[in-house]
Amino acid sequence: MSKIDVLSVANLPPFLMEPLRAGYALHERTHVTDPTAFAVAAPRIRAIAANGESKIGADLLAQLPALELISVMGVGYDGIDVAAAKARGVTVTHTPGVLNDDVADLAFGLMLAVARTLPTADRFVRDGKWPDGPLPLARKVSGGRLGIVGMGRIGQAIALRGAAFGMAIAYTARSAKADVPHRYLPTPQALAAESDFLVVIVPGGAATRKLIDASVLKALGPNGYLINVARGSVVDETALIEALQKGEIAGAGLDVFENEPRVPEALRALPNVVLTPHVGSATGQTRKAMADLAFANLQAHCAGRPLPTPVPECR
Ligand code: 8YV
Repeated sequence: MSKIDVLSVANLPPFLMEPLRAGYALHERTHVTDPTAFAVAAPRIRAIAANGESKIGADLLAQLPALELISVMGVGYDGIDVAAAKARGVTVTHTPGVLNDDVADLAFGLMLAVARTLPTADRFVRDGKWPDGPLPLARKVSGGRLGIVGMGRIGQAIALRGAAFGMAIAYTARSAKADVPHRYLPTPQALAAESDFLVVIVPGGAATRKLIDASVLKALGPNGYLINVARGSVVDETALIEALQKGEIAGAGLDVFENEPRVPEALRALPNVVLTPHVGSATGQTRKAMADLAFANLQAHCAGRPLPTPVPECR
C-alpha cells in the first residue's frame, strides 16, 4: 500500500520528523521551499503536520483538495483558520494537557526572574561587581497577589504553584468556573487593580486580541508586574512598552511577542523586563510528549480510530 501524503508546515523536532518520514510520504515545507514539487503533490496531501506558531489560512487549504486532518503540535492553534478547515471537512487536532506543567513553571520562572532581578544579579556576579557593593533590593514574590487572566488547564497549573508560594489568587475568564476555588473578577481591569503579578494565559486569536491594553496596565499600576506566557497578540505591545518606559508598571516577564521572532528594540532596551523566545513548552520531556500526541492524532485518523485530542470546535 502506498504511503499517505503529509505536508509539514513547520520546523518540527526530530522525534516527530523521524516517525513522519518513516510512516508517511512527507513533503517537508515544499509549499514554501519547492512550489513545483508542492503543486505536483498537493492533490494527494491528506494531512498537515503543524505547530503552535503555524499559520494555515483558507488560501493554503484551497490548494489541498484531499486534506482531511491538521495535526498541531501545540495547545494553541490560533494560527489555523478552523472555520475554513471545518467548512472543507478538515479536522484539527492539538496537544493539550502535556505542556501544562512546563508553561506554568515558566510563568513562575519569569515572575521570579523579573521580581528578584535574576538576570541583573547574574550579570553583577559575572562582571565582577560584587566586591564593590550590594545589588539594589528586589521585590518579594511569595505572599503576593497573583492575578491569572485565563483559568483553563494551564491557568489552573499556575494557580497551584501560586498556592504553594502562599499567594492570594484571583482570576478572570469569560465566566466564573464552578470547580475553581479562587476569587473571580469579571474583567482584566478589575483583576489587574488587585494584583501584584498579572499572568496572562488565555488562547490567542480575535477574541483576545489586545485584551491587555493601556487601561489594564494602568490598573496594574507602578508596583505591578505583567507576565505573558500566552500569545503576543493578547497584549498591546506598544502600550506595554510605554507603560514600562514611564514606570506605569514595575516590570514584565515575556515569553511571547506580537511579531515573533522580532522583538522591538524599545522592549529589548528596557532594564525592567525579562525576555524569553517562546519557550513555554520547550523542554525535551514535554516536546517529546507533544510530538507523541501529535503523531498519535495522525495515526488514529489514518487508521479510522477516534482522535485522541481534536480541538473543541471539531469535537
Ligand atoms: C510551541 C505553543 O510554540 O503549544 C503552544 O501553543 O505555543 C508551544 O508549545 C510550539 O507549538 C511547539 O511545537
